[in-house]
Amino acid sequence: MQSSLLKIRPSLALAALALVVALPASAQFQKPEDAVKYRQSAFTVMANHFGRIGAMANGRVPFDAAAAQANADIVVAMSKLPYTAFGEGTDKAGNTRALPVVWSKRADFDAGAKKMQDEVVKLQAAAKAGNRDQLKAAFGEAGKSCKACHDDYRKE
Ligand code: ASC
Repeated sequence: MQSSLLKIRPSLALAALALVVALPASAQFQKPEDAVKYRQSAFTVMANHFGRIGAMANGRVPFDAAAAQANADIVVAMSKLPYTAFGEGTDKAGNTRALPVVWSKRADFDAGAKKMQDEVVKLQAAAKAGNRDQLKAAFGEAGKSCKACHDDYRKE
């Protein structure tokens, strides 16, 4: 179907491609609610896999180095996603719990995001090292970096 479109209407296909490629990062969501859903989804997946590491770190489930690594890889990947979705006009969209201070103190918010991203990279390194005590310590630090933003930038 794509190839037949290219054959019949190459100019249309190119125009559509140009439109997609030309969209700035802030406009990659059709509606503000879509941006809210996107960032919440990334946080949800991140929290799920972070929690699986926590269960191992805290001895609720047996330590499994390969699983810890796989989960940490997902946490690191997810940690990069939410922040392009905090664009202008997404402060009151959907069912967001983000507080206005996200936008009024954006540099601080971004610094908190960077801190969390750095901590989960350390968590990933600890998971690779395959040592539960190290994982537990890194999990604690990463958790603090999550909580810091929740305390200041999230409702409730
Ligand atoms: C989690 C999770 C968070 C953080 C935070 C740490 O497991 O879902 O949002 O840890 O609660 O305090």
